[in-house]
Amino acid sequence: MKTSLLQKARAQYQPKLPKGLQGAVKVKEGAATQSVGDQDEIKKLFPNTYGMPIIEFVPGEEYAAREMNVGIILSGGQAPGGHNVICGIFDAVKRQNANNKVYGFLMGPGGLVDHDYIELTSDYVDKYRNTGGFDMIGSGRTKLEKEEQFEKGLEIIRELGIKAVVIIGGDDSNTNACVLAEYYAAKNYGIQVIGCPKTIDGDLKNAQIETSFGFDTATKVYAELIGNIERDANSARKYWHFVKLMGRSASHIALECALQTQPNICLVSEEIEKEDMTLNQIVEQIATAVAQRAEAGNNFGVVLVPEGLIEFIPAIGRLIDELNDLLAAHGSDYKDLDKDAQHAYILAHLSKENADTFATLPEDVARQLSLDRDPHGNVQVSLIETEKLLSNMVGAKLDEWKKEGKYKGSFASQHHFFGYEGRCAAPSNFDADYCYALGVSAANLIANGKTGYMAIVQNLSAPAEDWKAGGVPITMMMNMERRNGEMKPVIRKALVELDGAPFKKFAEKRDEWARETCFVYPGPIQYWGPSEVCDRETRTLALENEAKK
Ligand code: FBP
Repeated sequence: MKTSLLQKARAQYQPKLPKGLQGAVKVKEGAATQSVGDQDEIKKLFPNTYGMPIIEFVPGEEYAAREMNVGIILSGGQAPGGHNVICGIFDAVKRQNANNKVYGFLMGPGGLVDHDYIELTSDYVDKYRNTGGFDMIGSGRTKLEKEEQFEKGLEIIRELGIKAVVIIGGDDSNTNACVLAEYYAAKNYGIQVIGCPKTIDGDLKNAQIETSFGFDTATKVYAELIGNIERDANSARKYWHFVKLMGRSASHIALECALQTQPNICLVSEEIEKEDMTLNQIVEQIATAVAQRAEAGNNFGVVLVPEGLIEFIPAIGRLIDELNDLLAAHGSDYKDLDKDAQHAYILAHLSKENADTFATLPEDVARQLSLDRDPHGNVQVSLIETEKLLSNMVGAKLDEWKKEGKYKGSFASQHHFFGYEGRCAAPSNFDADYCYALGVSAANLIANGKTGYMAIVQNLSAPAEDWKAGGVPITMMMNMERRNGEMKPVIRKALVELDGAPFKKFAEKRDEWARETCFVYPGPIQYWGPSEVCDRETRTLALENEAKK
């Protein structure tokens, strides 16, 4: 691997650790916990891992070195900082006992099932310190859910003398981590399973998890790019830029980028759902802002579109729910059909209301909704070109208004999709520190015999040494939800709260941003320099923590 100069310099960065993790630690236990919903069902499904207390690590006495070989899995989409979680685990596990071994299962959960792994050595790990990406061991989306998989995994776990497996993933992967922890506990196998909160989408958060790792860096990268586009828009004054931003369901990324860059429009899927808006109403709303700016001679602007939008438009959401059940229930009678026959099959099997909605969708959107789901049953929304769909519809609406004499401007659009550009960026200082601390916390949970916990680090708006590290039982975050046509225990996804501080701040400002040109150009992530520039958390986290005071 050839190393850039920045990477070489960055390799020297020593992540800042919270005081509670700097030396020997001891466990401070809180009260017993309950799941966020459906307590009776979750308790029944997780009898061995339900109700455990929240844990905080505080400075403690040195104890005898512990023997603990550890296996690590990276699961799902890449998120900046994943390598530092591994470095944190590696350093802490080796500090426990230099003979301890750390294994990386390759290409995601599939590596455990297929017995595909490498032993991580310090020479190897050192090359990845403070770097982005998941290429140290690769990632994948295999869903760990079947007993055969758990038993197959156990074979290699036993062979390598592994005491604990750490699964670094989003809500679905941590749900699976919890199921695996419960299974191994129920069987008395003596294998611990620990989760770690990863996803750029920012939707794995709750009262215990202030943010998932990667959100900070990814949104800073997207905000830099949006700022550059805004500056281009303001220089050329001839284009409306439609920017779709990743975030499979929740609009946290779009909202955070809006708070950082002050674009003219930012759609928030959760609001669209609550207001029961149709696609046509969304188009009219954007077209109205375009027309208003045109009156002031401003035939340019920037619109942010969250990736998950389409699923949140209520009529389309209802259609997707029925399609999910339909596709889950039907096998080769559907899969083996050609494209047109699949379209006809869907129309014939849907309820009248949903068939009508399906029939009105542009062909490529309808097609995308009819394709196979990802292994977790999700529509692959990153493949739907909502930014083009919206700008085409806005263009058509403006043409209509022009004919009616209601609009006199000119409208030309450009399209962008920012997602993959940010997921492997070199972690910001925040993510580098946060991830390293998560890794050290995970190692301490293992050393203290815990299973079914997710590593956490809190108080993230304070300087890193005042952060608080510990663990939260994963069952505490669970409730029952319908997936692939069945009710399943899952970690509740955190959507944008319309009464939360970040959305309120945006709502207070957006009319002005739509009318005027209030762009902010954040520039690139800085790794060296004043702390208020280099270590600053996201606006979302700052506003949420401020509101808690
Ligand atoms: P995770 O939820 O696994 O962290 O992935 C998030 C994400 O980046 C979404 O924003 C996006 O919709 C999806 O992954 C894309 O998936 P893929 O990498 O498989 O194309």
